[in-house]
Amino acid sequence: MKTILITGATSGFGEATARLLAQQGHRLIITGRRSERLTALKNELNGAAVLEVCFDVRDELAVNRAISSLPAEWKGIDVLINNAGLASGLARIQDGDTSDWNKMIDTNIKGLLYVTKAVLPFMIERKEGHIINLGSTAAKDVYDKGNVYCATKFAVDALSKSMRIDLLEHGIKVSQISPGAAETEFSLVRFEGDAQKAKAAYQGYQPLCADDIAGLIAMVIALPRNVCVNDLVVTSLAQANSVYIHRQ
Ligand code: NDP
Ligand code: 8X3
Repeated sequence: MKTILITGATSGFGEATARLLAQQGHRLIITGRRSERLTALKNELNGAAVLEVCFDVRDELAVNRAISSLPAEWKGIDVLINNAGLASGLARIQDGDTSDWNKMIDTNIKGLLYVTKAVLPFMIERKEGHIINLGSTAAKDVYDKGNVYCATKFAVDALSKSMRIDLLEHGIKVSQISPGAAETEFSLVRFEGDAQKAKAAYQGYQPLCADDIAGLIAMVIALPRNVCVNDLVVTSLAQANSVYIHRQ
């Protein structure tokens, strides 16, 4: 039984992972900005040990306050799942909206860094821990109009590799899961709630789903202490890489 903090547990991969890990008997700290969803998930997981903590990963002060004020019995975090993230917009660089760029950079890169920095002292002190970062196939090859989103995931890729070096001497594992297209709220967020555009992203093929990624995260967590998955690149059967998707 491990204590596991999940960022972005209100939807998609984070929510599905919380459900699976709770079933497996782990203690969970579920986080996100939408407190009503956190409470609903905690209620649904009734019986499991769940602590809900609401904060925006972009707000460094809020992140530090939330982590430092965790009750003592919740500070022994064994696994941090850096999952919170988003794409905002899909446009060529010359047409891009700088507020979309800021949102993606602040969430996917800076937010991940803030949470990691806040949690690491607990892991370093215990000389044990596991950080799992959500990368993407968008960090392996860029795709048309993906520019800044891809750049943030390339940054996550670089940070995952760097953290693994930095934390070797502290006995802390760093893994990255790099999924291809998965149907969650990801595209709905990218297209600002336009359900038709979001649906079109997954038309003509069967994409990954949140439970597929939850299963892989649970598998990576369950490996023996001496085994560290560095990077798991995973796509649906219909997808070869971030560019090629076979649609019927
Ligand atoms: P969802 O939109 O379904 O979930 C995103 C989660 O991130 C939500 O719980 C949301 O919570 C949280 N989040 C977003 N911004 C913030 C913020 N500022 N502070 C705190 N939490 C935040 O998307 P997915 O589950 O698909 O995405 C999860 C991760 O996986 C992301 O990092 C994404 O880039 C990555 N990914 C997704 C793929 C896909 O095709 N779906 C493929 C590859 C990687 P709330 O809004 O309540 O704050
Ligand atoms: C998100 C998946 O489809 O934008 O990382 O490459 S996609």
